[in-house]
Amino acid sequence: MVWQMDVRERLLADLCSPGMRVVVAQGGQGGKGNTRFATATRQTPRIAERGLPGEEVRLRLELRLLAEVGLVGLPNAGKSSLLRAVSAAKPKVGAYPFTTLEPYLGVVERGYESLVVADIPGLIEGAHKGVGLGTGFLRHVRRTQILVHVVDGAGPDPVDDLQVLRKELSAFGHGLADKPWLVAVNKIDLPEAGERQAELATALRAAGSDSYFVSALTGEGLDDLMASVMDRVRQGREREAKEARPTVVPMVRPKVEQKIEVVRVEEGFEVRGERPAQAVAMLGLESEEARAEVVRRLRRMGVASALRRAGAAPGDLVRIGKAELEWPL
Ligand SMILES: Nc1nc2c(ncn2[C@@H]2O[C@H](COP(=O)(O)OP(=O)(O)OP(=O)(O)O)[C@@H](O)[C@H]2O)c(=O)[nH]1
Ligand SMILES: [Mg+2]
Repeated sequence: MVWQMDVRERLLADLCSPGMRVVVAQGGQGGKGNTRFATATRQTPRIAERGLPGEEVRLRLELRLLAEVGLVGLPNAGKSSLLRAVSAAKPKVGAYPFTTLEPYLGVVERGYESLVVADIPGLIEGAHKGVGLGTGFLRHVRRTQILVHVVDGAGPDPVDDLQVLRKELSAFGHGLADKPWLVAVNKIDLPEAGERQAELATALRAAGSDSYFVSALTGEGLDDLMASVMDRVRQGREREAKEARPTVVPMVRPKVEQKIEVVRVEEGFEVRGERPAQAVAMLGLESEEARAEVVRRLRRMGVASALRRAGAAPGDLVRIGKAELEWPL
């Protein structure tokens, strides 16, 4: 994501597929070489234009992980264990909450297909208000096609865990709560979970969720879960291919300000406006020839007559950009 840091931050581009490009600042207009100033009577012109400086912008570049599947859940539910079980990734696993402090990506291979899964730090109730590690990491799953909600099947109340999770996702906004999702009830190898599988299945169905009972430890149920995830990712990819976006984001070049203003200042006059300043910057005033060309252009722009109208008197100083000239031009 490319943000321009202006008075208010403005999104310039979302570079989300390989090869996408964006022009964030234009180089300065190039100068004309001396041969361009040649005329029948001036065969070896000694003047040439300098190029104008390029635009400057301040940007904020934000990296979003490009995962298609996001594992979200309360701390200790087994998200990292699940990622280890289905991919070659080796995120840290610990028997305590908040083991994962940074998002972790893993590639899951299924036959000829593969997909990228992101494991992110656990969420707890109030995360959207900054409780625990907060919801900041959720930005890494904003691009995913599908969210897998991992709940601890052996925990005190897996259905309530799911509800907490759904609430935090809604509070975070950005459409996360509207993404397709399914539930992975983990740790089904433990008796506390195994014994109430039927009961949990009914309760979760009532809560509107599509649930899979799995064990990251023994691998039970993981194949079914990943097959379903892969199906949905495939559908998402097909949808995206249809809505393919252009790969180059054009930037509209700001127009050169045409207005020219002559203002009286203490020592004389100041000429304001982009075009006169550009003429001086590109040609310089070092040589007589360059100076004559600048003056010719200023006259053409109407600067000389504007100064005359403003009451310029011989000897008055005329400031244009960084340069100072003397009236009459
Ligand atoms: N018995 C059993 N234990 C599991 C299973 N999956 C994870 N665990 C254990 O649960 C604990 C937490 O696992 P993690 O994978 O670190 O959990 P997490 O959801 O990534 O936790 P955070 O990163 O803290 O949010 C560890 O002690 C794991 O060994 C499972 O399927 N069965
Ligand atoms: Mg973890």
